[in-house]
Amino acid sequence: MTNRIEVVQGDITKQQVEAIVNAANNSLLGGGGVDGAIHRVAGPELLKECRKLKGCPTGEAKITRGYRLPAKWVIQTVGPIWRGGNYKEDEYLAKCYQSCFALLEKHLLKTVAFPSISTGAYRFPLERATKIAVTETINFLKRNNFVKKIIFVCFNNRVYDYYVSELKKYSISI
Ligand code: AR6
Repeated sequence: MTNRIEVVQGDITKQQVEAIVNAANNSLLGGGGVDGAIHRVAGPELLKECRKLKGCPTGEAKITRGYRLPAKWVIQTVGPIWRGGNYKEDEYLAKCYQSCFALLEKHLLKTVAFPSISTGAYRFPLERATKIAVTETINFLKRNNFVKKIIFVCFNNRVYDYYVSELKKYSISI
């Protein structure tokens, strides 16, 4: 388990993995934050493919090619907008991770990088989101032996520190 989870500080668009996850919005037509960065690097072909997908409901995920990214695939998922915690935000965020894992299994992908979904523009509290990301990932890895590497890509120190301390609770040291 331990050696299948990695935490790095950096830019997800630079990750050398088979698939990177995008924290997109329901339109899948691009935006700011990590979504903007992914579209900028992938190039206009990504937007063209996304247009054909006709959006994506919150908590679900759709896969596209990575075009000019080092990653061959982009898993587009849509996290919940934080509205105080009583609108099933936790459930929807957990579902994002589950939907991404289902696509890894379906496409036999062994390496993936995740951003901290919903914790930027969508304002999901970082500590709470990190717990969900880590719990879902560990539950998945317990039942899946095929996936070799799941990387949490943290854009800054603060995000990085939350992931490291959450993983410590499972005796996983980075
Ligand atoms: N690599 C890794 N992480 C990044 C990068 C990057 N290049 N850029 C930002 N982050 P956000 P959300 C971090 O706002 O909260 C978009 O406009 C960022 O610091 O990108 O799910 C979409 O189109 C934060 O920790 O996604 C939607 O409308 C995390 O990624 C909306 O924002 C998520 O922040 C989605 O909001």
